[in-house]
Formats: sequence, C-alpha cells, structure tokens
Amino acid sequence: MSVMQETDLTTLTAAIMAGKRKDAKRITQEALDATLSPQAILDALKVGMDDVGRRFKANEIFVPEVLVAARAMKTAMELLEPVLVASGIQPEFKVVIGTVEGDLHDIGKNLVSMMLKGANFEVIDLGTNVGTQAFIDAVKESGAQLVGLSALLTTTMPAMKETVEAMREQGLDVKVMVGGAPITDAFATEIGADGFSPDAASAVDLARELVGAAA
Ligand code: B1M
Repeated sequence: MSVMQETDLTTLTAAIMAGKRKDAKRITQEALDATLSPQAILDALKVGMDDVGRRFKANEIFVPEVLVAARAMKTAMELLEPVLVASGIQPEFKVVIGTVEGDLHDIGKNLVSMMLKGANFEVIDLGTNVGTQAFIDAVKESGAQLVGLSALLTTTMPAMKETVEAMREQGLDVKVMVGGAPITDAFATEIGADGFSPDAASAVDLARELVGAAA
C-alpha cells in the first residue's frame, strides 16, 4: 500500500462533505500515521465544512446533512486535536456562545457552535437559559474576542438586549453577534450588537469578519 500524500487529503474533504464519519476517522488516522502536516489535515477538514456551509446557505442541503457533516468533523477533530495542541497549532480566536435567559431552544445555537468549531474557533458553549452575568464572566475568564447570543422566543429578545447593554456598560472589549428565528438585522442594530446572521453558515462568515480573520 502506498504512503498517503498531502494531495490525497481531498478524500478527507469529500468524507466531511458527505458526512461520512467512519471514512473521516479512518483517513484522518492514515494521514496522522503518514505524518502529514496537522495544519494540512485541518485545512482539508475546513474546506469540507466550508463547502457544507455554502450549500446549506444556498438551500442545497438542510439541517440533517449539516449535522452529519459536523459529526464527521467532530470525530476527525478528536484524533487531530491532541496533535494540533502538541505542535502548537491552536485556534486563533475564542467565542462564547449561548441561548439567552429564559430560552431553552438550542438546536440552532448548537448548529452555529458546530460550524464555528469546524472553522477552527475555540467555542465556549454556555448552553441555554444563560444569564447576563454568566456571559460576562465567561468573556472575562476566557478572553474571548466574540460573543454569540441566540434567542428563539419573542419574549426572550429583551434578555438579549439586556445582555448586550450590560457588556457595553462594563466596557468589555468583545464583538457581539446575534441570531435566532425572531431576530432581524434591524433588531441587532437597535440593541447595539455588532452583527446579525440568519443561519449557521452565515454565522461563520460573520464571526470571521468580526474578529478580522481571513476567510
Ligand atoms: Co419552541 N417555540 N417553545 N420548542 N420551538 C418556537 C420557537 C415557536 C416559533 C413555535 C411556534 O409557536 N410556532 C414558538 C415561539 C413563538 C414566539 O416567540 N413568537 C415557540 C414556543 C412558544 C415555545 C414554548 C413557549 C412552548 C410552550 O411551552 N408553550 C416553549 C418555550 C420554552 C423555553 O424556551 N422557555 C418551547 C419549547 C420548545 C421545545 C423544548 C419543545 C423545543 C426546543 C428543543 C431544543 O431546542 N432543544 C422547541 C422547538 C423545537 C421549536 C421549533 C419547532 C423549532 C426550533 C428549531 O430548533 N428550529 C420552533 C418553531 C420553528 O422555528 N419552526 C419553536 C431549527 C433550528 C435549526 O433553527 O433555531 O431558527 P433555528 O436556528 C437557525 C437560525 O435561527 C440561526 O441559525 C440556525 C441554523 O441555521 N441561529 C443563529 C440561531 N441562533 C443563532 C445564533 C447566531 C447566529 C445564527 O449567532 C450567535
């Protein structure tokens, strides 16, 4: 059997795009065994997730396909992460994310989290029903550059506003992005958020833009 080359990593990208978890795991292990560069392996995974994001945005695929792709990405990352850490390649940006106080919806927020992880952000996911102070504490503890707030209920939109206002009052040096079914661009502007995105793929583009990361 021939030793794996970096050019063979297109098969890893394809496995992510197709959401093939076992293939993604096997190819990642083969690439590590062949001592391919961890950065090249990570790049191949990211290209796959970027394509998934693009097709999701274009309504060519839907939530279930994104979830299986994200699961394949997660499986590959479990093998790759220790090698990345050992070689000093770590996510450049951190994001604190959560669903605001009073709101228990997390399917969309989880999707955003997974896509951000796929784009090599370190994600500190606080879960649901997250109070303002918990967001503030997490930003201070982690030094995150970005906060993502999700809300699915019209009744919890005021909690999103309060959280943004409190972070501004405390002078936290952090960008804030918001999303969720009832949220609009106009609402984001009104409450002083730095950006709104309508779906998980756009959330990755917005996150990159807000932290000044190259796409
Ligand atoms: Co609820 N619920 N729910 N619910 N629920 C809605 C939101 C509702 C629209 C249904 C309806 O009446 N038609 C309605 C809200 C009405 C309103 O506010 N105007 C509603 C209600 C009323 C309620 C309860 C009050 C019902 C009750 O108990 N009487 C209750 C509230 C509980 C609470 O939160 N305190 C409740 C409970 C629940 C369940 C627990 C049963 C369950 C949640 C399970 C879970 O999340 N673990 C649930 C569900 C599943 C829904 C619907 C059916 C689906 C939501 C969903 O997951 N969509 C929803 C109706 C609907 O939307 N069709 C509904 C799929 C998901 C992928 O999309 O979350 O929009 P979404 O996320 C998208 C984008 O919005 C965006 O990206 C995601 C992916 O593209 N996005 C972000 C989301 N967050 C983002 C953050 C970003 C960027 C983008 O940056 C940070």
